[in-house]
Amino acid sequence: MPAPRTVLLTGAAGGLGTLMRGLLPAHGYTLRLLDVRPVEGEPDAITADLADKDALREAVRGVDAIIHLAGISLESSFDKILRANLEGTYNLYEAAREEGVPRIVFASSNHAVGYTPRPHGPAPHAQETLIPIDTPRRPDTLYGLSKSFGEDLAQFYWDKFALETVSVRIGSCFPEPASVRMLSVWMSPADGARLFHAALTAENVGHTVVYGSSANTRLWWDLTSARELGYEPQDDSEPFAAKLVADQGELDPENEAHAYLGGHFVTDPPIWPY
Ligand code: NAI
Ligand code: 15L
Repeated sequence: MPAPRTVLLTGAAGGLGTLMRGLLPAHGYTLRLLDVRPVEGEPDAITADLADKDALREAVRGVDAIIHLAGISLESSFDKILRANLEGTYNLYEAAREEGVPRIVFASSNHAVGYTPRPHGPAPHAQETLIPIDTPRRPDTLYGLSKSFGEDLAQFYWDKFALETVSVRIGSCFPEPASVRMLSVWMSPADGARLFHAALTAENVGHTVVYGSSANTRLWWDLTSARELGYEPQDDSEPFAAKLVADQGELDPENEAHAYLGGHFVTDPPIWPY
């Protein structure tokens, strides 16, 4: 596949979309932006709902690839998740198939496997104790279940229609980690852009699933499949550790919200900082 240049970024008004709008152009991309709400400072952005099939078809026409971030990004009612994350993602894949877009980078989430027990003991954790990419999916929320659906949808579109996807099980992508748990799953925005770039340019990805994080000292999962795309993370959350641990204490294995990969998403409702 020739290197993609024009990329549709859905969810461009959101937190991650805003970070990626700032960082991806330096990797050589021209971005076409889409969100259900206006994108501040971007008068050419497409304002459209993932429910609007005609608007999606027009939005994807002529792009080389799509980074799909739009949707409900936290736990919510099933009705809202059904419309935005299940039907909306299906509508986008259909539009991409109809218009011949060859690749989608799908923003999956660690919450597709959120009920996976985390590694215990002192960091760094031994390679054989890291959570593998093929660990059984164990969603911790309806939100996580919708990401599990998205990964299955991506596999189906690869097997049936040869539309490629890299599903990125993003950890926590914020300028700084906000909790002790995030020290293990944090992805710096700059590493996020590096990973999306690798996902857009690697050859023959079929449907590849990767974890999305920096090279954190306290890493809980195996980044091998991401590195095989050519991703080389540059950042580590450890410089933020002393302050976060002083404020919040180390994770307590007896606390349910500290025992699983998904952190506070296993409690109802999820409590910030996750
Ligand atoms: P966000 O909630 O800040 O942004 C989501 C954007 O999608 C919003 O601007 C919203 O208006 C738009 N959107 C929602 N429903 C839509 C619809 N029906 N049609 C069109 N646009 C719609 O979320 P954030 O943090 O930017 O995350 C982006 C994506 O990455 C989400 O899919 C989220 O699940 C995923 N993700 C993010 C992580 C993070 O650390 N930020 C971690 C794991 C996954
Ligand atoms: C997610 O999937 C959420 O979209 C994001 O807001 C973060 O909370 C992240 O997971 C996390 O696990 O910290």
